[in-house]
Amino acid sequence: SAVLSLALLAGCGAQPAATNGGSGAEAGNGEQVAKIGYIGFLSGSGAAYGEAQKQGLELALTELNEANKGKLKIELITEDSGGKKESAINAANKLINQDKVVGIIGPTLSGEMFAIGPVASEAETPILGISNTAEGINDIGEYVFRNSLPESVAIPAAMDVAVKKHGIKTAAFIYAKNDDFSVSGFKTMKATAEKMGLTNLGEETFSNGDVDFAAQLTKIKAANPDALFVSALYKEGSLVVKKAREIGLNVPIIGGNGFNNPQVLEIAGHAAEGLIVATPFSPDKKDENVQNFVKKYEEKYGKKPDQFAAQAYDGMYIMAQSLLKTNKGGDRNALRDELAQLKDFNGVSGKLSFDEKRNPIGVPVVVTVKAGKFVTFE
Ligand code: 1QQ
Repeated sequence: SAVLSLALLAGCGAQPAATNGGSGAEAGNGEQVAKIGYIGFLSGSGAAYGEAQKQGLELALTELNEANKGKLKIELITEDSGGKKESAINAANKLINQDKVVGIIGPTLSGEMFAIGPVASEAETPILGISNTAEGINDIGEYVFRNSLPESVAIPAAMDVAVKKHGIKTAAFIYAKNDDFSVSGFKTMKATAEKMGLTNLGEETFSNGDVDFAAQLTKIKAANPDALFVSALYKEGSLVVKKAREIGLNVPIIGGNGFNNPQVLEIAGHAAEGLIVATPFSPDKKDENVQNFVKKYEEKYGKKPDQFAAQAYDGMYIMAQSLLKTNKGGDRNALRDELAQLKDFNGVSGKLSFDEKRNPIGVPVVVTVKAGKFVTFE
């Protein structure tokens, strides 16, 4: 290991010192040009998350470049991580060192952010998570931001209304043990249940990529809980919900942020009925901003935006607003400092300020699936 550390040290020394500059520039006419990188889960089992994010980002980008003509032009460079930490690290290194972006949006998964947040911090490059909801994201460093509402805020909101409405007294849990987001969400669910005085009747796990959940769910059914709590990404989460109903586990199911994608309705089908989740965004919100966004998104993509699209759209607006304030397209530290000062940003996924740890302050709505659609839970 001494040899390894030496090799690592030598490797570090060989690299150019982290520059503070992205390659953003003045276009000559006073217009700032800024390159922003996006790292998304664009292929594989979570591709619908990445697709929604990419669409939200691109819609915002078109609007912003039109509105800011002559002042700011943003170039978006998109990288697919496939939801994998190693690919996310490669993408971050490319964006930082080769493309010289001024800031990064993404990556999609909390686990990926735990992997690349330190890389971005080391290079003094601001990084804005638009869907990272695990605990500890902002502890990575002061270049790390997120506009995604943490599960520690969203889950208790969903549990509170679900427990009251259904008179839940006992609970069982199932989650993906090899996914940082799912593990973090489970911990929040378990701690919240304890606080609420629910009896814990069992905890089961699986791995991302699994397709058979019969053994775990059969055990849970035998324990006869009043409710099932699922912390998972949409693919595995939906299959869990489907199997639960198949084996006759017909108790209320409360999920986490991973369920906020229409793929849940596709994969779980009728079994998704009654599923309860908290989200910072609903396309049904009677708010002019939101309805405008929904309309434009539908016109462009032929479907309603989900939470991932909304937070991506807001994320691009946040970057642009901060870049305009810095008036220096390529200065990473200037962008970082402007992001840190963000207050009362009025986005489609809600009003946004960052707390002292750069976490968003926001209020979730609780939704449920009724007749094949997510609707407000009442
Ligand atoms: C996280 C999440 C996932 C559901 C993003 C797709 O919230 O990884 O934090």
